[in-house]
Amino acid sequence: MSGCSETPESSPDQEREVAYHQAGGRVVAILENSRLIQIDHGDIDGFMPAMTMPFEFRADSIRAAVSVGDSVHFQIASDSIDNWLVDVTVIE
Ligand SMILES: [Cu+2]
Repeated sequence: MSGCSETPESSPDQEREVAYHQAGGRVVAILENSRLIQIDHGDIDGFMPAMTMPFEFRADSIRAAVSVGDSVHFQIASDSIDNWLVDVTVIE
């Protein structure tokens, strides 16, 4: 088909490569309306130092898994624009 490229440009979504990071921390607050879970987290190797910050959750199952005060192990997905929780496990 003329006009079609042999190697189509990928959409912006496809260009956003996702990386995953493991971390541990404690749930400080759950901001239901903004779908954020605030976590006091430890060092995340190669990603960020220890701090308290909100993480977006996209899956309702993540919200359902945690309560304020829980110690958690969690996984963050990040791309060039955003980061968000993809898995949270309550410890103890
Ligand atoms: Cu942080």
